[in-house]
Amino acid sequence: MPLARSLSVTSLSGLEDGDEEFDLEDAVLFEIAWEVANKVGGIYTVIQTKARLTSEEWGENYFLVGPYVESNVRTQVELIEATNPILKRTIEKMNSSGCKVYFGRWLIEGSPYVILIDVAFTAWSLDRWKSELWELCDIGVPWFDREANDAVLFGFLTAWLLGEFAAQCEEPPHIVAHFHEWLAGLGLVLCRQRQLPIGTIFTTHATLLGRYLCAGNVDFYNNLSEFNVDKEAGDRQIYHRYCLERAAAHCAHVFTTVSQITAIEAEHLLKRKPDIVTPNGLNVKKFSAMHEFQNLHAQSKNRIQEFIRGHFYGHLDFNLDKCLFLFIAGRYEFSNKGADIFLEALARLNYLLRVNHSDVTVIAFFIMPARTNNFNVETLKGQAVRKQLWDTAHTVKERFGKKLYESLLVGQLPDVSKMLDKEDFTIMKRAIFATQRQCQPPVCTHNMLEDSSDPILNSVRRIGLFNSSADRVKVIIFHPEFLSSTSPLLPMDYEEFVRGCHLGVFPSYYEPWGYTPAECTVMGIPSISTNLSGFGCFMEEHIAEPSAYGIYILDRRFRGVDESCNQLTSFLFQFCKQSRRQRIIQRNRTERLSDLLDWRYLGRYYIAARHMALAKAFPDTYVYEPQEHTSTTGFRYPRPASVPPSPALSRHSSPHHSEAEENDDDEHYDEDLEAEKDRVNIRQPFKNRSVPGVNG
Ligand code: G6P
Ligand code: 1S3
Repeated sequence: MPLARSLSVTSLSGLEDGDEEFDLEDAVLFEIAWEVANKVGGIYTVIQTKARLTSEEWGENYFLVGPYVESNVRTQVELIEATNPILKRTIEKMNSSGCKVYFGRWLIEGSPYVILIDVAFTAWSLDRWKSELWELCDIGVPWFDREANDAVLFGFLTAWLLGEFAAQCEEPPHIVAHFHEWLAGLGLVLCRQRQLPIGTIFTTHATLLGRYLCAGNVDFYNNLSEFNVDKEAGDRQIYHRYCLERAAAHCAHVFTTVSQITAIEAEHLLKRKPDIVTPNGLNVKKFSAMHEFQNLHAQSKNRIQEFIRGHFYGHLDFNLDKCLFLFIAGRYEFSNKGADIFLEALARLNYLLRVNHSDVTVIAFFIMPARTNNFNVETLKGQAVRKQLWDTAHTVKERFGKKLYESLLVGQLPDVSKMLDKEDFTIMKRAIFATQRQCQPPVCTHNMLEDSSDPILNSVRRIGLFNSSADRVKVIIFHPEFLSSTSPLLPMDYEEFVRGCHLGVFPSYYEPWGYTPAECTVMGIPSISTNLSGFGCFMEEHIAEPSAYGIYILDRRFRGVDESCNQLTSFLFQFCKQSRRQRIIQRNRTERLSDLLDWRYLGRYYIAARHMALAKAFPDTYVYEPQEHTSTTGFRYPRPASVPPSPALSRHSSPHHSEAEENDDDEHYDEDLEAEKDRVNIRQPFKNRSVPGVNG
């Protein structure tokens, strides 16, 4: 009997030091997802950011498998010949049998190998494969469901690829295949049905039924155990998709999901308890200068302010320096993503700021993609006017400078009253004339195709936040999700935009993980999430007082909508009451949590899942030794030591704060940082710790 290799999870805590005690040399990892080199949503971020760490672990034996999409390949992939001889033979064999399979390197950090399959090229097999699927497990896929048809093609092709690869190996291979989400799940089902020598993992990033039920205004979490899942799926015409998803979850050697809350959901809706929770991480960028992220905030904020100057031309009756930028971003699922209660809370915040005579102005951005037909004229005009005013100021400055220079050349101090002549005034008057505006600044930057039924616009109409000068809360809706540095309006990419904002607001009702607040955190931007989101629950579990670190977690679990909305309003109002100095301190604290979200730490859950799969599929070769139950409560960030979180209380322990200090904060925040660093060795919190959350 071969010597069993120990895959003790306990050993993973030392992974960073490179002291793995197991050998993966002859094992091969395939990771299969529809979003490999194909950005659709959050799964792309998972795979793309995790690639570096996984490549480091598996080296030449790591292959990502996704669909071939020409436009993506042109910009993201370098096509090459397969270097691995077995894989090369596999691809050649498939291509000579009527498939189109490409091999290349994905041009992202870690440069992982990708195998891209052109599913459309094999569409001629669709009917045959659908009947095979029906014969095999009674799942009938209707002709009109294009996504499900793609799932069938992709599933049969990936199973073909993996089967062929296994057949080409001379020695019995040790293959792990990790499938993400229902769109890739059929490949897993087929691998098991064909009894391929493969350890399989299925990760669901959201359940199909959960997403649909929540979007339909159902009291989801209080009725999880009550749903008649077959009926609910049938009623929503997703029964075939649901069956594919459930089959994959049940066939997998290891079933995982992205958070504890989705694990409970999966147990009820898919009827299998996940073996391990694999939370989503990010690649955390460390700057050599500790406060570089604060400087980046200031730079990006300046650029957002420029946009605001244009957008509000003729109505710039508020102090931009006292303006706070809030934003929500994500898939346009109005109530699932909490855009509904965010709008309601903005209306209540507007009232509070007005009655308290606050000099703060809040600008809320909504970045959620909807169907539009381009920017609207008024928005474009705003930026053109701003540019024109800028050019005018420069022209006058040039003329002024020339006169000044000439005066100095003849040894005279200039006569200031003559420095601006009639022509200068004409130029300036003309420019000011252009800024006159009859209408309010628009609440939407685009022409919406479904303007009259759009849920955000309809809510704005109902709550009446139309950017009027009396309102302290202004609303701007940016519909194209992916901000672009080439946009004529706000030339910034998403990361730069987030850095420039003050607070991300993500009051989701359905959010298995939630990358948006996680991204805010690693950039040092505070955020609001909920105790119904994977991220919110994870942070609640790991931080003694999340709000002190700029992680506000809204209770949407045990409160009604109105109560949650009041709590959200109170978070927003408290945030508006902070001084600049308090915001700077809070950003420092937020950024310090980024290690918690780094793949360097969170990647170990994926490692554990793979080891579990290897041990289940090849029990003679691998042994998986689960730790005795280690709960996620192993480590908690303590309450910050220095300044108390409440703005009112913080005045006592902070240096006295005056208006003058508003602009002189940079010298102060180091103190706070140093004080806290001494108390908590934040940068090394996970060393020598065991893997929490394994086995539930
Ligand atoms: C960063 C910069 C400071 C700037 C501050 C503004 O910390 O380093 O120079 O004063 O951001 O903060 P605020 O929250 O007002 O945007
Ligand atoms: C899903 O994408 P979504 O925005 O539809 O997967 C993401 C990655 O795991 C997750 O962060 C998100 O909560 C899910 O909802």
